[in-house]
Amino acid sequence: MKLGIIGKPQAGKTTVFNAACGQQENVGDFSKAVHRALVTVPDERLEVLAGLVSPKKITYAQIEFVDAPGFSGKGKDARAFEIHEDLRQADAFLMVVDAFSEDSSPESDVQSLIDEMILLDQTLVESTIDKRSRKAKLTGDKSETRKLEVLARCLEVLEQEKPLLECDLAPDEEKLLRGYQFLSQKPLLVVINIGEDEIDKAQSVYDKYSRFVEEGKRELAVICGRIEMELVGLEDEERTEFLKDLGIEKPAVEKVIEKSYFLLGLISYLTAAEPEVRAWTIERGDTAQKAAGVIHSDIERGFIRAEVTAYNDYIEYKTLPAIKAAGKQRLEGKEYIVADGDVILFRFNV
Ligand SMILES: Nc1nc2c(ncn2[C@@H]2O[C@H](COP(=O)(O)OP(=O)(O)OP(=O)(O)O)[C@@H](O)[C@H]2O)c(=O)[nH]1
Ligand SMILES: [Mg+2]
Repeated sequence: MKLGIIGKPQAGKTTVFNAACGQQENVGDFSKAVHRALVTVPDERLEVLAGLVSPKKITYAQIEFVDAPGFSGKGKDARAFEIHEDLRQADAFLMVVDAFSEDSSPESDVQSLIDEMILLDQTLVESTIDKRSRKAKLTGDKSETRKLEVLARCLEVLEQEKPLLECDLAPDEEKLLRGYQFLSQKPLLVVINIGEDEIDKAQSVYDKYSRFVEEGKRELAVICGRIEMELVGLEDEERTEFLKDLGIEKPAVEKVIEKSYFLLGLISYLTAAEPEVRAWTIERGDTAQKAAGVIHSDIERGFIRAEVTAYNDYIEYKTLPAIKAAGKQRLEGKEYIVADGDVILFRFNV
């Protein structure tokens, strides 16, 4: 999964990037540099499983964060502004909003960034419709008609100054548009970046902006980027202690990852074989066969069955013979819908 960090200039994007990724990039220098980092998704279930099967290694799921120059934050006044290609490839955006400086205005910042995304998408949709309809006329290609229809619906939504997230697209329609990487179609995690002296008011700040939240479309997190960034050098335990003293119940990185998983409807299933205990990220609702493809396309193609044990059963019965004796290992077929924390062994044939 790839998360793109966007926001107005000097909103604290790089600060939040440092906090979430444990990095030490310069902040406040207007450098427009691109930063990337891979972050391990914390999952203590893997450590517990490793205690049972003594693997050679544990492999956690990873998320890529990209902090790249993106938006002017001038909303509808933004003209011909190009955003970094890396941001277009993101699965979701993490929108950092300044709520720490004296003259900050989080509400209108969020709105102007969304407006800017809408504007950029509108320009792209218009030119695409233009090009494609001319081509369709010339070649008489009917397969273009469907795409043009969907694009026309998108344009309607954008012209009403609404993001494409609001355009109720069927999965196959979404697929038709995937290649365009429209910005306002991406799920959004709004990160309200509060000042050090506001930490004890985090909950009321959250409540104040909670209307941004819309399931599967937008989530909200309130963090203090600067404090969290200053704590990245500390050992885990020390950091947790420090955060607790400050009244922060969870480090920013965990909040951000948790909310992005929720936003994107992602879950993890686990494998616990001899050499490696590992977490694999899939979408909620994925079938066993599709989930197998995350490991290798051969396993998806040659899928025979999945041997599935719920995580809680696995740690209760501890060994495969005991799990089987208790009847806790299920044999599931292609269409089985994988649950979060399923411990799975795939049988396949290529
Ligand atoms: N007081 C306070 N200052 C912050 C906080 N987060 C960021 N800042 C300050 O805001 C300034 C900008 O921070 P950056 O992280 O560089 O912001 P940015 O969005 O990456 O900026 P550009 O990449 O130049 O657009 C720096 O001087 C930070 O120290 C915060 O939580 N509290
Ligand atoms: Mg920056």
